Amino acid sequence: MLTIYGVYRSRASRNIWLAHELGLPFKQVPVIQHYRLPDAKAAGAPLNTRSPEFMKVNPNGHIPSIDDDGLVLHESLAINLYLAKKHGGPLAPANVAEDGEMGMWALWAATEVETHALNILYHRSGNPAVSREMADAAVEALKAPFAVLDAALAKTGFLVGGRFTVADINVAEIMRYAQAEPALFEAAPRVKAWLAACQARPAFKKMMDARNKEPA
Ligand SMILES: N[C@@H](CCC(=O)N[C@@H](CS)C(=O)NCC(=O)O)C(=O)O
Repeated sequence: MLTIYGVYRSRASRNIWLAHELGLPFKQVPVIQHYRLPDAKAAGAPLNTRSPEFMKVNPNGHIPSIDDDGLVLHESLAINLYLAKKHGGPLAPANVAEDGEMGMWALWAATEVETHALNILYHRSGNPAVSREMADAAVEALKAPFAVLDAALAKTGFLVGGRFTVADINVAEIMRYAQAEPALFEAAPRVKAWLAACQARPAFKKMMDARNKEPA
């Protein structure tokens, strides 16, 4: 049995989307970010990223983690690559070359895009830790990666193997944070169309519907 630790309003969304794509049954344990609680350490506080029970699962104190029949893994993008490979089918790499490309795209999104995209999202949603200057710098920094992604999508409209794969899920969930800055997408029409197609998938919608029902 697969257990996914993490609320929907977290990077666990990536793993839940993939689980829906694969038709995998799973148990979700709604561990919440400690900073979203007034006192994460208070007696009776909901299970959170600093709860001793969860720190035993993930000593990093971050969500998501999974427990897949006793195999405990952290890091949302690595979890998705593992689950896709384990269950096979069109979402998984068909050969070692595709495996390399899927790893490349996951690391690309995490290192070239994610921090900047989150800075845009945090600023637009009023988080005082990210100033307007930081958000403007993030928009500037994302122009080049958006152009790279737009060019990569030119051939088939997908990232790897000319079909929708786990690489698209991993990158799409990171690009989603940048949707708070529509101008980036207007300048990269293939990225805009690809993200719309990814987000039109029933498995994404199922995840998003449940996410939207969670308290903000
Ligand atoms: N690189 C990690 C990042 C995990 C991460 O930072 N998760 C956030 C939520 S999306 C978190 O747990 N924050 C709460 C905390 O740090 O206590 C991954 O992709 O899984």
